[in-house]
Amino acid sequence: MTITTHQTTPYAGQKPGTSGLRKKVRVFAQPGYAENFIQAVFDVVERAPGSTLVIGGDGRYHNRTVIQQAIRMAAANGYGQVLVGQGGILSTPAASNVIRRYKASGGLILSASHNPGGPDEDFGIKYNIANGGPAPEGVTESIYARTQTIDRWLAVDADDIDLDTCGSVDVGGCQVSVIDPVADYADLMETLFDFAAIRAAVADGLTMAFDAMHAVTGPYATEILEKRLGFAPGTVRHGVPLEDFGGHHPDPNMVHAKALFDTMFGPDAPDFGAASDGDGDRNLIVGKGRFITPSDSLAMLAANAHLAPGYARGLAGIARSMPTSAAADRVAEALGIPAYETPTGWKFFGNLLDAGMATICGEESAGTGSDHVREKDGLWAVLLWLNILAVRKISVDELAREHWAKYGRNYYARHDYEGLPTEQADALIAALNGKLASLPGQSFGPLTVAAADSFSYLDPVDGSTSANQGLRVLFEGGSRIVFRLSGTGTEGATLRVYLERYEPADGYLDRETSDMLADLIAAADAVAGIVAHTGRTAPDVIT
Ligand code: VG1
Ligand code: CO
Repeated sequence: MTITTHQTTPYAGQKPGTSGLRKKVRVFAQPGYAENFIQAVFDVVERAPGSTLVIGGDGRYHNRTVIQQAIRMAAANGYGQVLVGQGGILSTPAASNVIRRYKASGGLILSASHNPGGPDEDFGIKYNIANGGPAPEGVTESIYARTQTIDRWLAVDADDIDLDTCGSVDVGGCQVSVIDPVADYADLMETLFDFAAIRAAVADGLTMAFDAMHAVTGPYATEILEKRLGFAPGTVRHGVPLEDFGGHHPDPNMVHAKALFDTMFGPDAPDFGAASDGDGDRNLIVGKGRFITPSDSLAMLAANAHLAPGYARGLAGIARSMPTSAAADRVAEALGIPAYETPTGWKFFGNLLDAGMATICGEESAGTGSDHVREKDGLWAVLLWLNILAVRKISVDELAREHWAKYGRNYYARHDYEGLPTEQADALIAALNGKLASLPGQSFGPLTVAAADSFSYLDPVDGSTSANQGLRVLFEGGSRIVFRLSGTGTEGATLRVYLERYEPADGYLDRETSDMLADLIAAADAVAGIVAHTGRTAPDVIT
């Protein structure tokens, strides 16, 4: 088969953000745009000749086009085998599992996760390394550097393959196998959780609603929840993946999963509600009349994980991203295990997991996972919750109240200001950065600043440092505000303001979060000048 060398010139701005390269579809659809990036990956990543590459995506618009091209390019670049999910579909955690299980040298995950999809919306490409996790910063920096000098990309001359039928075909000397995207993942889940106990609870009347948001998790949730665990047909809602997610944002939060919230706070609520995002790595947990923040979910899962067979041996440590609330730290302390605080983005957990230093990890953005793969995993969190509820035979609300009565409660919210002009957002951060040193001792309403800094992470495993990972304003008494700019958007800037207040076990444990955070919300504007810099008087999204 002929390998064709296509001449090209660099595109500016092919810099991976928090989670891969994300741009509008029309940007990705420019001639050679995706090809340049994929070739840059192939040029720099570690791989032996004849290695295996995994390719999967969240089913969004433009997925199939890029997959077909990536297959031709992988063949021309010396890969011996390509594993691709049927229909081009692999959830992000399932792709991580396939990479690990089949000892691939890495994988391309085609997703923009929670961002909307369609011809005028977003697309993304992320490279994962041989451990199944997102490429660490050193690798993404080399990929970016390569995109800036790239002058050719390689592809074999071959037709598109049939992505919808499982089986193997030869493409230019490379074996391309279309695999069942669900089976290996569902089998892995059966090794971690007590399916028999969950099935018994379902037979006993446990009910749930799962909103797949017309994204990648639908087939996984249908197989696992309805077929293997026996939840009633219809438990999985919006279960068919659509290229535009039915016109919605596949972001499982109170705004975009509102229908699920309405169900869970309505008169006929099932016992348990959950949702996942575009690529299946996030989770939303909501009990009957009780929302569980992702930070609390991490803490509650860690405190009860030993009830699931896969974690009966206990946890080595718990890791959370810096903006995630400290609720999990209290559990780690009680368990006598280390707690780690990393920058935002799953790529920072990989080393801790590989080194066996952490077993469970989580982010406030609805990402939770463990050492079973190297990505956050939406259905994993749902199944661990179900396992715990089945064994404990209590409701989500009871479990939450019991947890707070023991550890205290970290009231928590994130306020997002979306679509800001980049200059405005940069100016706000620069101004705040400039005055951090003068903040300690200053008071904002009843709150007095104890410390303020720009978060920098020293990776305890490889010794690398990642600076400028968010501005922290810590108040006396344990409350704090974190400011950072999103690294996953495709238009303008998004300012994220993370608010946290700790209430001890003998304090107010069941108040409205917005009331409990009112002083912090006022302080956030006073300290950072949000209204003055942006003209915005309220956030676009509160999670
Ligand atoms: C956001 C979240 C972060 C998460 C990332 C990828 O990043 O805050 O916690 O890891 O999305 O999640 P940012 O830079 O926009 O704050 V996913 O599910 O979109 O791959
Ligand atoms: Co995601």
